[in-house]
This record gives sequence, C-alpha cells and structure tokens, in this order.
Amino acid sequence: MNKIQLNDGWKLKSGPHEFATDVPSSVYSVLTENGVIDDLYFGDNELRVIDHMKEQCVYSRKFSSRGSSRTLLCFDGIDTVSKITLNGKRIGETCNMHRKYEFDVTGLLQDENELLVEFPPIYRVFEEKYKEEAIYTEPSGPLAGAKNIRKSFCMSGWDWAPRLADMGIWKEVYLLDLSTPAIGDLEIRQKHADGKVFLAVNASVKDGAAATFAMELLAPDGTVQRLENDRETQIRHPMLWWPRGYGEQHLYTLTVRLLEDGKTVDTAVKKIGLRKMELVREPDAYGESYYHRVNGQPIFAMGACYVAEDILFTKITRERTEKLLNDCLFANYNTLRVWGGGHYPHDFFYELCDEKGILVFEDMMYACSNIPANRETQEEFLLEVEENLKRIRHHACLAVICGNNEMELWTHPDDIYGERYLDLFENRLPKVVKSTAGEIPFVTSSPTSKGGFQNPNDDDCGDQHCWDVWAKGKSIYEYRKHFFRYLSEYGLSAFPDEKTVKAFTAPEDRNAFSRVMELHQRCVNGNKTILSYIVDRYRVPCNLSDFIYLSQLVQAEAVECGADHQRANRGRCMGALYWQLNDIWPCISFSGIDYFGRYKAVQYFAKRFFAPISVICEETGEFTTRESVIQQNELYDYTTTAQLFVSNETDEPVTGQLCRALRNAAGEILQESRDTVTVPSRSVYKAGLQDFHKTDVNRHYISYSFTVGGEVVASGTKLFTAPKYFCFTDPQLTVSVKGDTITVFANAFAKSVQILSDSDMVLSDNFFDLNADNKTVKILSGKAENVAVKSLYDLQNQ
Ligand code: BMA
Repeated sequence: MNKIQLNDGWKLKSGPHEFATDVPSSVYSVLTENGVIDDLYFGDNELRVIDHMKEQCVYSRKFSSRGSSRTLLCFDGIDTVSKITLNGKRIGETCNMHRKYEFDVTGLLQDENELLVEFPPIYRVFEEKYKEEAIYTEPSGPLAGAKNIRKSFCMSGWDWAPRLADMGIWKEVYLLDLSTPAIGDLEIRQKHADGKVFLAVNASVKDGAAATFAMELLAPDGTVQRLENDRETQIRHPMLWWPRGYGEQHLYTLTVRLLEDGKTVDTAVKKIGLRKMELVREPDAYGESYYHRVNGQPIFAMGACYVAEDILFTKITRERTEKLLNDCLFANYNTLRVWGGGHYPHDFFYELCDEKGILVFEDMMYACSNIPANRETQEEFLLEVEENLKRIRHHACLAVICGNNEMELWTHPDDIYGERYLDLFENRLPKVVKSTAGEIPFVTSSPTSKGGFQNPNDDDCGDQHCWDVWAKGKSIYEYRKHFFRYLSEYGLSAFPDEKTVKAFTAPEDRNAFSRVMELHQRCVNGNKTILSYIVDRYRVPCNLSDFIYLSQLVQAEAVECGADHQRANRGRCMGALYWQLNDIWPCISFSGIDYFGRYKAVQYFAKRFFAPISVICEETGEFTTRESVIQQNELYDYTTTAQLFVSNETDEPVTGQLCRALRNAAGEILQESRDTVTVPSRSVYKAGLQDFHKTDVNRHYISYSFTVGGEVVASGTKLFTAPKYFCFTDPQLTVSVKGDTITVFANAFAKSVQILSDSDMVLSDNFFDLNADNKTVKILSGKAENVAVKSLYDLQNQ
C-alpha cells in the first residue's frame, strides 16, 4: 500500500495573516512562530490572543498527484469543525477532533490539485452550539459551548488549563493508494489457561474483500512462530509481559503481510505483550474489591493521572512523553490514569508504557459534563471510542477502559441528563467496547461503584476520587479517615519551581496574589486555598521563594499521607493515583512535574512513598486530636502515638531492622527501639502502636528507618504538632559538591531540607529530613551551580 505524505507546504490564513506551515500545526502555534503572538504562556497573553479564535482560518495546499484507480485522502486529526474542498468540490466536513477522516477522492485528482480546509471561528461554533442547548459549565471550566462538541474539553479551560481553544490540522495528512488491497482491522486476542497462551489474530482488508495473509510472531528471544489468520495458535514457551516491579516487559513483534498473487502488497507490524489482564471486582468483607490482576497476580497500583502535555497539542512529541514517563519510573510508578477531559494519546504513549511496564487506566474522552441532546454528537462519541480502541487495544499496558471521568458523579439522576447518561454510558457505550475491545476490563466511569447512580463515590465499592482535602478544605489527615478500595484521584495544588514562575511573570507580578499569578491558577480562589493550607501547618511565608517551598511541602505531605494510608491498608485498598502528574502550560496546579519538566517536592516524596520497600508512620498528635490550639485545656491533653508499617511491594520476603527513636530538636535520641522484622512479599507489616505519653510536641519528634543488610532502605520523621509550632534549633546546614554528588551536613534536626541550584538539576533525593547527620545525593541530570540549601528552620526565624 502506498502512502503519499501531504504534511509539508501548506499555507495558513487567519484573519489578515497568511503564513507557510507544515502540518501538524495550529493557528496559535503558527501565529506564535511568526511573531504575530508573543509567548502565549506569558503574563496575561492568553487574554490577548482570543480574537484569533473569532476569525475563520483556512489551510490550503497545492500538490500534484493523479492518484490511482482508488485513492483516499486521509486526515489523522482535524481540530475540530471544518469543511474540506478539493479542486473546488466539497468533499467532506469534520466535527470531531478525536477521529480520523478518510475521503474517497478517486477520480477527483488532477495534475495540479488544490486542497482547502476551512475552519469557521471556533468561538462562533461554541456560541451556536450553546444556543442550541445550554450545557452547564462551571466557572473554572471550559467556555460555554465547548462541552457541546467533540473537541478536547480542557483546551477551552479547566481548573488547571487556560482557555486557548485553538484550531488546526493536528495530525498527519496523506493520500492512500488503494489500487492494491490494504490491511484494515487487526484484532489480536489472547487466551491464558494453565500457563499456556493461545493467540488468535484476525486481519481483514480495508473494504472487507477476501484476502490471504502471512503472519509471523517474533519472540523476545529471537524465535519465530508462524500464525494463521483467525486461527488460535498456542504460543511456544510464552514469555509474559508484566507491569513494572512484577517482572519483565517481554514484547513480541507481530508482522502481518497481506498477499496478492503471492506478493506482499501491505504490511502491518504490532508490538504485543502476552498477559492476562483483569480488573477484579468481587464481593468481599468490606464491600467489593477493585484491583488489577495481571497474569493472576494482584497489582497494587501506584502513580498519578496524566493530562495533555501541552495545550498546543501539536507540540506533544515522543521525546517529551518519553522523558515524562522516565520521570514516572524515577518515582516508582507502575500505573497512569489517562484523564477523560483531554485527548486519546498518540500511539507512542502506549508503546512507551508497554516498554516501561506502566499500566494504563484509560478514560474515554468525556469529563464532568452533561450530555447534549444532539444525537449526532452522541454518535460521534461512540464512533471515536470504537476508532481509538481499535488503534490501542493491542497494547499490553492497557489495563482498564473507563467510560468517562466523573460523569456519573456530576449528573443529576432525576432529570433528562440522568436518562441520557444511563442510555449513553450504561447501555450504548458498553456494547461498543465489548464488540471492539472485549478482552480489556471495562468500567462505566471513574469513580463508579455499582452504576445507575448508586453512590458512585462509595468508599467500599469501585474506585474513589477524594476531594475532601483541597475542594472541601479538610485537613490533610482526612485521608486517614477513609478506607478506599482504589483511590484514583486526590491531590492538592502547589506552586512550580521559581524558575518556572519567572518564565511566565514579569518581576512586578511575582507575588502569589498578583493578577498574573491568579490567572495562572485556574481554580477559583486557588492561591488563597494554597495559602490557607500553608498556614495550617507553617508560618506565613515572607517571600515568593518561601511561598513556593511551603506550598510544595504541603502538597507533598498531603499526597504522601494519602498514598501511605492506601499502602498501609493493602488488600482492602489496591491503588493510589494522585491528581495530577503533569501540566498543560506553565502554571500553579495539582501537578507533581511542571510544564518545563521541573519536579515539585511531591515527585521526590513519591519516589519514597511508592518505593518497593517503604516505612509508613501514621502518628497522632496535636492536630489529629483537635482542630485548634485554643481547644487545649491541659499541657498534655493530646495523644502522641506512632503506628509504623513496613510495606513490601517486591516478590521476595524482606528481613530488616525497624528502628524508631524519639528525639529532641538537637536530633539527640531520648528513647529508642529496634526490632528485627520479616515482611512477606507483597504485604504490609504492622508494628505495635507506640505511645509517647507526655511528649513535648513542640520539642520532640519521632524518626524511623528500616535497614536491610546494613543499608537504610527507607526512613523518615514525623512531628506531633504542626511544623509552625515546632521549636527547631539551628542545624547549621552546610553543603559540599564533589563530582556528581552533593552532601548536606546538619548539626541538629533539619526538616524538609531542600538543595537549590541556579541550574536545573534532578537529584537522587531532595526535600528530605536529617537527624543531626548527613546525606549524600547523586546529581542525575544537570550541573550544580551556586548550590544552596535550606530547611524549615530558616523560615521559622524570619
Ligand atoms: C477532578 C478531575 C479534574 C479536575 C480535578 C481537580 O474532578 O477529574 O476534572 O481537574 O478534579 O479539581
């Protein structure tokens, strides 16, 4: 099959402007590249570029090709509403960004051809659609009308995304020569029974004609096995694919050749992994289980939720995604949830997840909305699901197909929207998923329990989103009051690194409450909420650097508290995915890694709290006992206890020394205990509760560690009060850089030590605690320039 690329040599006309462009491209990216628009992400430029979306735009291109006896013109992605004209003849229209479009242009091609793709102003489309039906959108949500069409919702605004709706040809364009037959659908099914694996590949020809195929399966060990179309074959010596931390990511290469008169006329190559993928939802002592089981092995899912890596979707590249996924490995993730308000990621996203062993919890693209009555739009959604599932269903990493994000939670059951929800998501969608990707586990929504609006966010059944912390303003310890089954969303917003803040602000805007700073925080009152979480635990920050540092610490402590609690309750709970992994633009948001790839504190915390072996400490103290200090009536009227757990997410039992010590601010040990502990594989050891009766919460703290074979594999500290009340003594921190290592020395207890540098560095650890000792970390990337170090002590004494 012959493919003629038509990606280069386009012209884009938008209002008075006309520029040359290659596709994939978009109005905002072209106008930025040509200097019509300044940096889109700087200051309030977002508001200055809206008018471009009130103009129509036209992509045009000339090309010479007479085509063949059968030619298709293919667009892999158009954003979103457009009319397509070839040589003056209208050949089609588009209305769904999430679909591919193919037009039969046989007989329409000439020596010189002119192709036009005309986009009406997207703002006008939104207005018209909203007039048709006013689908509600919340203040921090997308533009009115954006939820009426099949365009990525978050491009028009979200509580972490700007309103940069954009238009353009966001994927490839090409001619497909079908004068000889081409491979159409390829369905790969696998059956696992008693250690045996059977594979059946069903290939068909585009347009459905009968055909002959030759199929070969290349194993990771180099051996080749022949397969026959639509016939189940037992795989010799199957090498299984496992999620990261559970085994190897063996991938087979399947090559399917379409033959005509013995000659190959088309070839398709797919990388596949042999694995049995299940989502186990069975009644148990607590309600109903909810966990991934791969090759019979229950998986504890650890990770975060993925959003589009750039609001200019054409800027999302394999390189950027690979870097981001490597950051996930750094922090010991094994699962990502692709959130339903964005887009169906590119093939390379899934290829990389296959290779790296990251399970994908894949939402279909519907989020936090009501469903418009327009039947065509509903049908478009089902068509896009079918098409995208056909594209991604063979990937080993695909763990769950989920109908949508929070639609069941947001929809009012008793009105027309309730009816539409049930019809679309619990009746029509499951049929499409079953017939297209029936082997992959399916859930109607995230969160959901039993469907039909029966308490979708039930703690005991299904997955859960917990926004008591942040949205409801509850304390970060609130997570400990719940016993979830699989926590698929929870988190807290924080400021990005100061270098990132500088990239989107002028010096006069560098205050958390400046107009620009509030524009880059898309939750209503978001920065105010961050400040209130900061002052719950810390003293008022005196400058922006400290504001950033403290906001990141509260976020990291909150997410850690949630993750630790889920791990401590392994079995009952089998997943902790925090909101959110990454950013769509430079901003203040829930992300752990910002738009430029810089880590917030939570990314370093995650490396520890998702580590294969971790120690968890659930302490009680002043603020788990009461809300405020004024409720104190006697000096020691709080409980000060520490409950330690050792979590072992490896395949081997582990034996080590669990040490805990009560220390004073100088870091001196006041009381100590050591136990030798063996923790079986994939389990949690719960130590006896320690009661530190009559502890001075303002001067004493607890440190703990787990040592295996002389090496500390996990450690931490916890205070019994808010850090703002703790009487730190000066740890006299010093830092020394030698080659690719940095050592920090402390003469007293130093809490939340941050190593800073003028350049961007990724370290093997950061934001850690020192018990009047020292720690050496490795520089994993970047160069140490003007290295400095700070801890909470420095902020306490301003
Ligand atoms: C949930 C998510 C997102 C949102 C996040 C933070 O609702 O599904 O829609 O960004 O909370 O508010």
